[in-house]
Amino acid sequence: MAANTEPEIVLYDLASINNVCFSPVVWRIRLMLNYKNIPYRTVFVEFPDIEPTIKGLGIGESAAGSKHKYTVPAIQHVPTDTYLMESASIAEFLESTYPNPPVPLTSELGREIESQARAVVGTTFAISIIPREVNILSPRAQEYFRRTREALLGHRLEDMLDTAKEDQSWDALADEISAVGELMRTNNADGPFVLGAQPSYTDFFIAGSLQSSRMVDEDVFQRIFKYPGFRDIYEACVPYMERKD
Ligand SMILES: N[C@@H](CCC(=O)N[C@@H](CS)C(=O)NCC(=O)O)C(=O)O
Repeated sequence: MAANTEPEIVLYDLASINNVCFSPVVWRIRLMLNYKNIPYRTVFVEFPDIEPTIKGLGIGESAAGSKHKYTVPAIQHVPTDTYLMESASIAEFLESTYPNPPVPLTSELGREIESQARAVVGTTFAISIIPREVNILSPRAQEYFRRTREALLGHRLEDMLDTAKEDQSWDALADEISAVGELMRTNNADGPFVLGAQPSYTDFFIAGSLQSSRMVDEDVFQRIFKYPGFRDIYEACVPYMERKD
């Protein structure tokens, strides 16, 4: 599709001082948009503006028990004036509205990889990212992020920055990360993606998380990128991550 095609999707994304996508969850959706070549435009929203902006679109709040009532990604599908929040619902909508090329949303192997990746690297990844993420936010967003995250964590963001401890945590996970990476290579005789030659949503989950870390801090990205499996998927998704805004 030509670059000047009228956008069919408006993507509400998380703002940073760099004006590029850095949210792992938004990256999953952006990867789908880029891979499917769907014409879209981006509206970057600062952290403190997410709730009023998404509420203002007439979107209902998240299910009870969710961490935040209103979140990005959210989208407007312009042709039908449909508004949606929650990455899983958005992915389903995009897959049914734009089925070609297909992006399988789930698979047994994909579910296993997502759950193992979350269990193995989730916490350590968050500890490395959260205290650095604040550095790429505007002063208003920094204030919001610090206030809400420090209330949740019960301590200052800076308390998480202990490089020696961080190195130790990552080193201790090396074997487990390698094993998840190997699982990602199950179908590597057919291609670099989880299911082989074509990407699935699990690939976008993995590549989006790595890309998000890269937008925050190159060293944190390298801590995972070095593992085969993670690296294969990230590299195979690079063409769909060229557009970042
Ligand atoms: N369950 C949501 C999670 C999305 C999410 O947590 N987004 C973050 C940005 S990465 C957000 O909007 N946070 C709102 C806030 O911190 O107030 C989804 O999958 O869409």
